[in-house]
Amino acid sequence: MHVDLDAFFVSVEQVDNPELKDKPVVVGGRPDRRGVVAAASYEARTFGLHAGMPLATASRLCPQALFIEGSFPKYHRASQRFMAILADFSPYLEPMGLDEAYLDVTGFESIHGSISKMALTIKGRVKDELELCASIGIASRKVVAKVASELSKPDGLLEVVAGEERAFLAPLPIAKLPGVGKKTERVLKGLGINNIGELANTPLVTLKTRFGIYGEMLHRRANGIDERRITPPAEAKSISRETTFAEDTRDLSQLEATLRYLTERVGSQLREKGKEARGITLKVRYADFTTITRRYTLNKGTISDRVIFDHGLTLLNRALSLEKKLVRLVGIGVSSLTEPGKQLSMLDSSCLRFEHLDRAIDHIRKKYGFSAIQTGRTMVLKDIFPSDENGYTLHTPSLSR
Ligand code: TTP
Ligand code: MG
Repeated sequence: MHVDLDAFFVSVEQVDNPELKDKPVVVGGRPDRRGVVAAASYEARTFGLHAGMPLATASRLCPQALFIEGSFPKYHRASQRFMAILADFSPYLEPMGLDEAYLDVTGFESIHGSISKMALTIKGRVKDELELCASIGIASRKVVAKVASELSKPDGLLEVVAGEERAFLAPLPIAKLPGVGKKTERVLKGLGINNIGELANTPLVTLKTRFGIYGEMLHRRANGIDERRITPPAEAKSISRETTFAEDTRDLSQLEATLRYLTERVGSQLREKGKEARGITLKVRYADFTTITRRYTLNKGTISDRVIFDHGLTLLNRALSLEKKLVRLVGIGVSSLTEPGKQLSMLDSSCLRFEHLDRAIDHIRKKYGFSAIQTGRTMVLKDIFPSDENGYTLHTPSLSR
């Protein structure tokens, strides 16, 4: 199965605010801000709006659309609940993003009668528990299942029975084949190839000459051949958060406060995972889009916001002293994640106090929302970002997480 939620960010907003239902809604930011559409409701799509479109263009095409900043933590939570539902149906779950996953249900379907009955049960649970709509494609191969779920939207369910894969794909326009982007589409059309069937029937050598090994992949996929298995993800190797500012800045208090806030987000996830980190990475993108990352390696692992932030800030100050350009984006990450080491000598007792403090704050935030408790260093953000109980709403929610 390939399961994908319909208009995900928008639908989550509509659950919170039913007045947004059945209306053209865009998540991504205000139309006068820079940025692009992250998600558009199906009503908005009838005006030509789509993900990736500049907000200004979207508001020109559909002035009556309702524009929402969005809140990544909210989508993250909805995503976790969505994945938890899917995991009840099979352990062979491969999330492909927040709102999308492959599920290998081979052998589990008999419990439900058939795979399509199982899919209906999944759709029902997503509807009942999350008030969201999941579209599901069922097929023997990943690529076919993905095309089927996409084609079935919105609120769809489409099963392609084994043996019918090629015939199912053949009449569809080539742009529907995963991996065919705008550029490939143009080149294929230049060769007179307009639908997937024509692509499937194109001699392999032609595609190999034009696209190299990618041509071979295209040919296989167009023929419904896909050897990829469904593989549950390995443990994450790093955790990071970043955000773009509404306006490029050199304001140190804003940069510091943002770095501190992003650090707290990173730190809480690190502690939730029960890992320690030895690598701390700062990312800065300047106004001209040049991007740097600077890494510091600790002697021993940490779970402390204070340690991550202090090193991040040192890296930031050093970067800013070497480069005078305005800053567009700042981010912080931890890597080299390890299992917690042995605690601890007397010397470490002050570290221990900070770790207890972090855990106490995590606990409060888990119960009452991220904004329930705020550190002094992030207070200046109150004048810069709007906030709700989930934390600050940064300007680029899809990047900010
Ligand atoms: P998608 O599943 O691609 O889109 P969607 O769920 O909004 O709509 P559909 O019904 O067609 O599945 O992406 C899931 C979410 O990821 C989407 O709601 C917002 C986010 N996203 C971005 O932030 N930027 C992007 O460019 C895209 C494509 C998605
Ligand atoms: Mg989706």
